[in-house]
Amino acid sequence: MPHRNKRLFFALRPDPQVRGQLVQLQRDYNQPGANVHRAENLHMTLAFLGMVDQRRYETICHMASRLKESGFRLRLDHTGYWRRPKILWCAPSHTPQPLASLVTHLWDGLESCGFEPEQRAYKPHVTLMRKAATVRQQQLKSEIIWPVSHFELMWSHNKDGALHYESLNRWPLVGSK
Ligand code: 3AM
Repeated sequence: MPHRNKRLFFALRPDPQVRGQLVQLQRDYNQPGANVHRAENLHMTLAFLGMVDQRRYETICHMASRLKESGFRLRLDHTGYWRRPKILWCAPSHTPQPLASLVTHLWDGLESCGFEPEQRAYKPHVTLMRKAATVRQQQLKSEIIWPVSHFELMWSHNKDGALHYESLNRWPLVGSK
């Protein structure tokens, strides 16, 4: 990674099959004027870090490489809407214990690296689009089953006027299902 500060976050990224299902969902909710996430940007945020310099980046990677967390399956079964940021999202009704454990242990590690703990309760979701019109919470006709076998450290930046989420590093989860 070049030596300049970067805006980083930990995330889960869907495999091509799950990504395709999420893209289909975006099409189902097609809305003029909404800012639809590009397929390669679809993700589930685990922890948002903000701006990080090179030295801290290395410390964070070391911390992440020491985690021994289990793989799991996410069942994305409903969509919903947050009014203030106008975000349409897709989410699991149930947070698998290994996901809760991964997020908790990531934040434990981040705190030991000097980050301020996240104040808001963790709400797993995949943002489908921003600037969306109001949508009622809705069960999906068919659930999206997402096998999660690794997590990634992402760099959020603008390139040629478009938002890019670029993976800088990834780590496996143990005994992934
Ligand atoms: O995964 P989503 O799309 O919901 O909203 C930002 C995005 O979330 C969130 O981090 C993800 C990758 O950019 N984000 C941006 N700024 C943030 C902040 N200051 C933030 N989350 C918490 N605090």
